[in-house]
Amino acid sequence: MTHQAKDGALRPLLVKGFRIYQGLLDRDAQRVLLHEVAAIQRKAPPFRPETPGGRRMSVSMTSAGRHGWFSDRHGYRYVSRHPSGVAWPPIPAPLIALWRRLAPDAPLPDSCLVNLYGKGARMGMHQDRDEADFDHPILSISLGDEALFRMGNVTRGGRTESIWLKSGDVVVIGGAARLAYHGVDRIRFASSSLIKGGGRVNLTLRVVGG
Ligand code: MD3
Ligand code: FE
Repeated sequence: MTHQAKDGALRPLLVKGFRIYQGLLDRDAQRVLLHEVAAIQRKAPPFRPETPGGRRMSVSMTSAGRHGWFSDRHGYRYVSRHPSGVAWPPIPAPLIALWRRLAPDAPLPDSCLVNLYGKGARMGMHQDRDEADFDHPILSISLGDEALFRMGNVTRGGRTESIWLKSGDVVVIGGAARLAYHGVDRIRFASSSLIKGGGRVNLTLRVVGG
């Protein structure tokens, strides 16, 4: 793993094909996004999806954009409406602007998944393969408490690498890394003062297609 200079917010750390822009978003930019997340939540309240195996995820979720991620006994998929029946709210403009900056060659995202981590929440190792086309990158933004993120390989098992994702970090996942197994082992609850009462928000922008 290589390390970046302190001044180089736009020089990404390269880990297994991921580009990690540490501290790309300053505190003001983080607060703007947190307000956008609050607005999304008012229209599309977060819920804890049930996995096909019948377990309730510890992470609460909601979405913005044409496609929102959903899961229940029938499987993982994208749906065009929140469980309440309302359409997902539009993807906030500052997120589209960030995508244009960091993924200028990709089509614009049509989905923004909002992951909300409370105390003890985690996300097991998985692949993201519910999208129509794995050629497009994924952009992830971390806000609030630090998270121990783990990445593995395109097949289950083998060597993994872990890194703490902090508030304001942005990760771009593309190329071979797009189908790598990854997860969040734990968060350091209340390690950040951005979110009152503690917690972590992760936003993932994707081109779902269809
Ligand atoms: C590596 N979210 O929503 S973001 C997810 O922090 C998800 O909430 C995590 O994994 C979170 O699916 C990790 C960084 C990330 C996002 C997508 C990836 C890493 C990825 C897709 C492929 C490989
Ligand atoms: Fe994922």
